[in-house]
Amino acid sequence: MVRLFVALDLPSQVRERLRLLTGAKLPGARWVPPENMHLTLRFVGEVDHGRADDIDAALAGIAARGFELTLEGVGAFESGRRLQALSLWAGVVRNPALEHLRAKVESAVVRAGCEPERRKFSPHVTLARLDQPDPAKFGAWLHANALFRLGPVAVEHFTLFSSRLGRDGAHYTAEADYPLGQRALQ
Ligand code: 2AM
Repeated sequence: MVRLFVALDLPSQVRERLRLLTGAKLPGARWVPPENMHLTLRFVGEVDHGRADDIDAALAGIAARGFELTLEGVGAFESGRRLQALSLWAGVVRNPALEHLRAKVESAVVRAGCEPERRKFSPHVTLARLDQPDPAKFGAWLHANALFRLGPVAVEHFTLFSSRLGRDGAHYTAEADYPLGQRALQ
């Protein structure tokens, strides 16, 4: 079995800029290291190797154009089943090309035999997971980073990642990259 997700990996300069948002003294925060930062298009979960090959083949068949992405703002989701856990993230400016790619990824993954995703797509880059958040402190972090904006960033491929959960956190491996076509002229 392998645990998979489909994501946009982010160029190292972008991850370095995002790193500047991390590391604040927030009790209970586990900051995502820059090498792990990505924008999830579709979480797949545990599948066997046969299904993984089918997912890879379906993703390889996607025809979509490259596009530009701008990151903007920060926010917090209540996360997981554990009460009082939050994830902190950087947001994304509304982007029809990203939505289009995400829809194509969703139908490819479903064609490969996965259950459809029922949750609404809320594009974001997770920066931290936070247990027992102190409202004043994470409110101050949100406020301090409210004007964050980064981009536009060229998106020329998307990636199938595998994930292993180790004691020291998650390890992500890029299993395959899928190129996007030439960007439309603006
Ligand atoms: P997020 O951090 O972008 O919100 C790899 O684990 C990625 O898949 C994570 O970045 C996470 O998204 C997403 N993910 C992990 N577990 C998940 C789950 N059970 N359901 C949905 N998405 C999940």
